[in-house]
Amino acid sequence: MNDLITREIIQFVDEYTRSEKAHTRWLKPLTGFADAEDPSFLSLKNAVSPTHAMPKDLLAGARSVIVYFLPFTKDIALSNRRSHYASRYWAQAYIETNRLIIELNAYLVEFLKQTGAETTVIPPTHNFDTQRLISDWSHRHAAWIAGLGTFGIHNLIITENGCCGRLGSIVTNAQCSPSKRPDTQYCLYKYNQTCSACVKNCVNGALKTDSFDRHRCYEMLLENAALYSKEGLADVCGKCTCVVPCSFTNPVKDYIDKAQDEHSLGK
Ligand code: B12
Ligand code: SF4
Ligand code: SF4
Repeated sequence: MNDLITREIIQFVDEYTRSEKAHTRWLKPLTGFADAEDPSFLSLKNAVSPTHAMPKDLLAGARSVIVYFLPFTKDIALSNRRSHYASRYWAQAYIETNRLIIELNAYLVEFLKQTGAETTVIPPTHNFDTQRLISDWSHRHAAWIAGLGTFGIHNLIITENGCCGRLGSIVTNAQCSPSKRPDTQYCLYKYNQTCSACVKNCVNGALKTDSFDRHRCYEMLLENAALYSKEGLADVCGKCTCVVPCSFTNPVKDYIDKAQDEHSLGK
């Protein structure tokens, strides 16, 4: 079942990316699977909020949570590198990826229905309390439980293919095998404190190495939303995710590989 679903997601995104439906282009998606009964979901009542939903609150008889990461192509990150404000391309990629997630989820519901499974979808974003800035379903935490990656100090999930992209998750009663969670950190600061590029990139003083002010961050997102209001709702910024060591790879793996190469060359 895992391979079948992974293949469908890759194929859907590949066809979408080659169609005329969007200007945005995406790299090959990554997919992770979690057992709906994984006790880590219960820990989110503490880590996120007491009102955080359990998979069974979203679908009675839920067996699995499927989480996918849709990485942006590098040109989107590069376009958002300079300037205090988000680039138009970044804003457009946000709007178009949210649309892609909604369409992909609808496709997966139909696909899983053909195998006899029921599935509940969750919106890509805007399902959060605008005062507390916390959602009752965190895709990032679901991604961590489903083994897709680990949290960087910028709070984003870093996958084997980086953090520069968007996440989606769905809950189903199809039986999938849970993915293994990484046993190392993917964030260089958490690994050995050799990076804090995301903190340096933060344009509104929201991100520090030891804290995150989500209200300051949202303030910046709303400035960009006003700037791009003609495009749709683009409450974006993303300077902390663009052109940093973890944008497109797991930088800890790169660091270890480089150190091993240098060691074997006797440097
Ligand atoms: C509310 C929200 C916001 C708020 C608050 C941000 C925040 N940090 O929560 C605002 C509006 C400010 C915001 C900003 C952004 N967001 Co936002 N946002 C969301 C939303 C809707 C819910 C997030 C939520 O409730 N978090 C819960 C809070 C409590 O978690 P937290 O603050 O991140 O803190 C946790 C982590 O630090 C974590 N943690 C750290 N280390 C470890 C280690 C372990 C083991 C564990 C378990 C946890 C953990 O523990 C903390 C508490 O649990 C999600 C979509 C969704 N429904 O999931 C998108 C989402 C998180 N946003 C996303 C993005 C990309 C952004 C922006 C870059 C904007 C943009 N697109 O240009 C910025 C980045 C800000 C940042 N550095 O975090 C993506 C993240 C993709 C990724 N790779 O992780 C998401 C998943 C949307 C999506 N569908 O892809 N966002
Ligand atoms: S930019 Fe560096 S410090 Fe920030 S999350 Fe990525 S690896 Fe960690
Ligand atoms: S999205 Fe912008 S304001 Fe928010 S933490 Fe990242 S760089 Fe800072």
